[in-house]
Amino acid sequence: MPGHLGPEAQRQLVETLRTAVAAAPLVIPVMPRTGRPFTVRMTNLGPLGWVSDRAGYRYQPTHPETGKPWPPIPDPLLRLWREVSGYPQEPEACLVNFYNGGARMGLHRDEDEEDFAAPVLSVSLGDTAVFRMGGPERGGRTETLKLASGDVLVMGGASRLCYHGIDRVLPGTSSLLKDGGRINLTLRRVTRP
Ligand code: MD6
Ligand code: FE
Repeated sequence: MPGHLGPEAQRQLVETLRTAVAAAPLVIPVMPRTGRPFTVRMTNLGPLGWVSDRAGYRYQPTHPETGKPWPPIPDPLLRLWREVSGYPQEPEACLVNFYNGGARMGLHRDEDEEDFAAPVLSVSLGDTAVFRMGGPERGGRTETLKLASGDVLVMGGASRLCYHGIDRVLPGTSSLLKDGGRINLTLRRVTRP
């Protein structure tokens, strides 16, 4: 849904995220086993948060460094979920990804959740990203799509388990974030109700 969030809604979301990130600082996750660092920095909002470390990928109720519960998912995002997810229960996790200049995200599937009946809903803020979308098998045909500030993407139904990633972020394409870069929020239902 291109431009689903207008400029004022985007600015308010960024303000809310500043407060949340002060309480739950961004961390540089590492890949399971290898310990290779991600180029993206992450934090979470909500009762559960997605983390990656040497032990693996998982959802957990607390921040890995502060030990505190993740901050709540802000109301505008809960309203967005109710409006577009088509899923009767609330989201439990909002993963916050922050990309600076050279950050990217390799092709992956979001499959650490119990209930694939719920979509994953993504909100893009800041600089435009080149999003790569494939099919359900690794190594299949892919295509790219630009995700600009305010765009909302719903991956549900047949697309829920498709491979996807971020090739790169295009510097200077948005003035929303003072120092540039991109924030991506993904809202997820984790447990089966
Ligand atoms: C990103 N997004 O846009 C990375 N996952 O920075 C994702 O990995 C993603 O956009 C599941 C559903 C939608 C997404
Ligand atoms: Fe994903």
